[in-house]
Amino acid sequence: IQVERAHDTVTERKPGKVAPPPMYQVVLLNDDYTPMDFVVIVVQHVFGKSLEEASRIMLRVHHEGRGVVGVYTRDIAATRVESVIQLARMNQHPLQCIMEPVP
Ligand code: TYC
Repeated sequence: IQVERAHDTVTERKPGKVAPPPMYQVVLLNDDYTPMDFVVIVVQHVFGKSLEEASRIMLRVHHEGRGVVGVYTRDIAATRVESVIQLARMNQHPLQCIMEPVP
């Protein structure tokens, strides 16, 4: 059956097979006020990253302005974004987190 049409390309998928779910990347945004150690703790707790990986992600965001923390299905991505924002609010930090569809 025909399942997709973009740029004049028709994709066929066998009956019984299902499309993979759309994926979303969760992106952390830099700011001038949120403490680095707070960002590292949040990334460890919310995204299950090791101290080393969380530190790498935090430093990339700090230097590049933003960074992908993980790629998830829509509901998981949305829940993690809300967790980050709630933890930031609760601790009165301006840390911002967004989700974007993966192209
Ligand atoms: N730029 C912050 C500082 O210098 C640290 C920081 C890193 C803040 C990552 C937010 O998503 C962020 N304290």
